Amino acid sequence: MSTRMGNPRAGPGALTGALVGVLLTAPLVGIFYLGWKVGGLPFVPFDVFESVTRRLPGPVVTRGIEALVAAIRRLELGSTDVAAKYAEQLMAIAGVLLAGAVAGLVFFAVRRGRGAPGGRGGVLLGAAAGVLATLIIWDLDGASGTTAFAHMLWILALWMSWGAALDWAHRRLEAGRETATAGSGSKLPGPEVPAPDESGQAQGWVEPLDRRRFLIRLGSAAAAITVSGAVVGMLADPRRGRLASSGRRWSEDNPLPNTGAALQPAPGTRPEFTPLDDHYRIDINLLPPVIKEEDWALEVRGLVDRPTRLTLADLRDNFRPMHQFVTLACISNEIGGDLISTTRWTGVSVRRLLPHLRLRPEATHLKITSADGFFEIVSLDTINGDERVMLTYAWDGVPLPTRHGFPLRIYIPDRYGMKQPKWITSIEAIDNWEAGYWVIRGWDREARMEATAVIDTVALDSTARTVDGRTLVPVGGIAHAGARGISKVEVRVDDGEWREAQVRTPLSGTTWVLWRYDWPFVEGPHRFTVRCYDGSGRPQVTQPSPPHPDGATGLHSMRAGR
Ligand SMILES: Nc1nc2c(c(=O)[nH]1)N[C@H]1C(S)=C(S)[C@@H](COP(=O)(O)O)O[C@H]1N2
Ligand SMILES: [Mo]
Repeated sequence: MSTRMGNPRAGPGALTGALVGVLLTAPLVGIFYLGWKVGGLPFVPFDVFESVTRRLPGPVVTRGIEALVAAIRRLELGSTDVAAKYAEQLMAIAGVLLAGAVAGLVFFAVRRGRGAPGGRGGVLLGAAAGVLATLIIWDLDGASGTTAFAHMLWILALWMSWGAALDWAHRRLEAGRETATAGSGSKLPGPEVPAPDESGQAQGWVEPLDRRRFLIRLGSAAAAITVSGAVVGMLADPRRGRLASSGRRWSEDNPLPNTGAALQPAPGTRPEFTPLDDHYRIDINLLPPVIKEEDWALEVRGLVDRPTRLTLADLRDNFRPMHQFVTLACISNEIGGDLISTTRWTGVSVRRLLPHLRLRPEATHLKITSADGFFEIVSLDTINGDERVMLTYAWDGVPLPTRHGFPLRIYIPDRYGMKQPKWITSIEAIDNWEAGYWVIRGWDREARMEATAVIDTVALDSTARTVDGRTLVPVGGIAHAGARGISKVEVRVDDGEWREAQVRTPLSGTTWVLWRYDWPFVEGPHRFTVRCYDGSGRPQVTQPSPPHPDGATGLHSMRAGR
């Protein structure tokens, strides 16, 4: 790109166009943000991102998530779920900025090729972008009628203003050049555009700094608008700082059911009961759907005698609440990963609810659909065979937090989270099995939880006990096998023998167990490895395999010593 022909007729180059594109798109994002926070209008970057990722082929999404999770773990960016959400949000905004840059680049290049100044091409381009954005997010927005129309107008108006600004910026830059080259000869169409010169000098500006000054001014204005939009939007956010699920938590007032358990966890073992705010969160949304109880009812339809709607009060008041301690894990959790948590779930056993739904005899499955478009299919056999399958409305004694599925989610024992929709809006009785959201995208249709054991701590610094003159260092962690329980945990140090660890009485048969092994201390660096057996005595799969397609397997180990 060294051929600087400096064609004086060529006008501002494509790279300038890319820069202008970014400078105009940033404030656009800022204003969309403001409109979203203040007026509940669509935030185009997130909506487009979600819409696009949901339409991508399964393997692409899977590989993308794997790469993201791996990168977060390698870079030690903190908890995987939180870092992943931020990364996705960043990608969504970066994507729009990139699109703005490309649009500016193409626009300036085309303008330059044509050599014709002026025009309203930018407004048209903006209108096209607005229409495209509206179409992409159409089914996601969930708005209808006048609201949908207002949303569309907002998106169109903003994008068209963006386009008008693009026209204006181009005209302004073009005018600078015109003054500079006035009377310098014939108009050349110049389709072979030379590499644009960012200094502006080679393009015959009388005052080489003029273009730069314009771009700096544009940049400052862009920054001012973007930052104001972001700051005002953040301050105005009515949801800011408000906990969706307030109220006194069950765990604040009640002892855990295994309080009397003989075995004390090794110091440094994770909490057996995950604080509600620390429960991992995974779903397909950049922002969780916000549902108001008064706007919501569970729709029951399909192969039923009469379609009905159940309110949250119906579910809460007409059925005996059922409480279960549950360890939930994401199928994307790697061995030793943090996408696993435990809390107390409260709801209605689906088996007990079933007679009230008046299903037709042909019905064999329930299709459960969520506010975010997520869905899964549960067989009636599963429901009738296990009263623990539960429509859940509370966690730790308070209504489900927004990000965990308010107002209603389902619990299906022994399955990974991908089988268990949050934010349920409807239950449809059907007469055949169907693939659910992640099954369509290439994940296992059963998604049964694998047995896994993890070392949380080798508590070298704790006050160790001494037995027969030997120091014992507590080693501890969790073991989990869905709803199958854990019968045995064993620990190996370096290449030594497998030694049986002690297992603490769990919170319930559907939670992880804490284990502890008091290791006779030997100086030097060591490698600790753990393995477990499920409730029926079946050893965990020790062969390492990645999360996709049916959950990670393999042994967890940790290096420690002094
Ligand atoms: N509606 C809806 N439900 C969903 C999901 C989703 O994306 N949308 N993700 C599932 C997955 S993959 C997991 S691991 C669990 C996580 O639940 P949590 O975020 O409350 O821990 O929710 C499940 N239910
Ligand atoms: Mo998941």
